[in-house]
Amino acid sequence: LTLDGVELRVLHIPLVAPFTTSFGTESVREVIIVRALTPDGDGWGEIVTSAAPLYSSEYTQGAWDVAQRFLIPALLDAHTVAPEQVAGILEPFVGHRMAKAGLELAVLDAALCAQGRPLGQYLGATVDRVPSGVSVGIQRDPQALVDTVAAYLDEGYVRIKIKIKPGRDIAETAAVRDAFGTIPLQVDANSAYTLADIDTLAELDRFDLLLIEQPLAEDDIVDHATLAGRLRTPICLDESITSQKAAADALALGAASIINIKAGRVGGYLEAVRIHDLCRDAAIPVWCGGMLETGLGRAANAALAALPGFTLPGDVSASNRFYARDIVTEPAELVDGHIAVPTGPGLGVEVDPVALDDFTVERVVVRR
Ligand code: OSB
Ligand code: MG
Repeated sequence: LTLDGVELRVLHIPLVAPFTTSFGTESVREVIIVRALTPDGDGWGEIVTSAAPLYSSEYTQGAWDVAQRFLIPALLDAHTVAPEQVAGILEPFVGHRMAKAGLELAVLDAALCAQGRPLGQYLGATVDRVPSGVSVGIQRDPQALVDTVAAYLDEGYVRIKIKIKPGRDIAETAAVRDAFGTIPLQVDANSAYTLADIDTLAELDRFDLLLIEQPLAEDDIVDHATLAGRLRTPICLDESITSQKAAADALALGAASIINIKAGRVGGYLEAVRIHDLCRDAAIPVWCGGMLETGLGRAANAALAALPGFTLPGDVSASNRFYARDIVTEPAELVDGHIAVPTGPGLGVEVDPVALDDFTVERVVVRR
């Protein structure tokens, strides 16, 4: 593939409702959309950073800078670039995995579109639709949470994940269990606890949760292993799993028995598949996480989640769970509790150029 240039845009897309986690509240999704410009057509990708470095160290303006200053010039310097070469070319630059992932996805989409090949087929998808879970933010009080969850269950979501933080955990989880009985339910703490909270975390054992996601800090691998020895609820890692190596280390230490895979967090969809393969060989269940993706990243997540090791429902929900208007012409829809894996070439979705322009607040083209 010959890369002539890369267009980057910062988008501001309003959310249908504020989304609150242990680290903050967002009402507008600030995200970077990538367009790889090639003689054989464009390819699209998404850099899933947030406006502030609260989930991880990356943030949108940081990704915007590193992509233009270092990553894109390195890709343009390589005369031609295959999708499988992107990670190696960008490897000298430490970190910035979400930025790398978005660039790799744009190159991958361009290459697959040129071959007429769907992303799902390329990654190894074995199903044509994936079961859809929904991530529910922290609400005003337990009753508001129950009302919100009820609406998602009515829509057909097959698994509920609720965000928790210290002081907003036991009562919330109890309220959802009491209201809806034995629904598939899990919680996500986004690193809000320490081992000093072990008694609170152990209280969650009585709710028969599918898992507790990332209770402790990103680098607390040993503490997660200690916690795993004290809880009956399976520990799932999100933030801590930044690469296949990090996944292998966490499993070796007994820090997790389930892994959330997000392509952005691990530097791309190809690294995501490597983590999937590692976990499949180790009989560790994985599921596909989300970063409030637009229709572009959401299509790619559906393709990834269709691999055989994704044995738990992911956070691949319908576009309208977050957005009243998407930037693709056919936003992901919930049908019978599932999201379809796109079948067209590449990402298999088309960008709506008017919507894209309407949400764009910054644009740049980096050329050779
Ligand atoms: O921890 O999984 C997370 C959103 C932003 C940052 C981190 C997380 C999340 C979600 C939402 O839980 C997942 C989604 O539906 O996109
Ligand atoms: Mg998480």
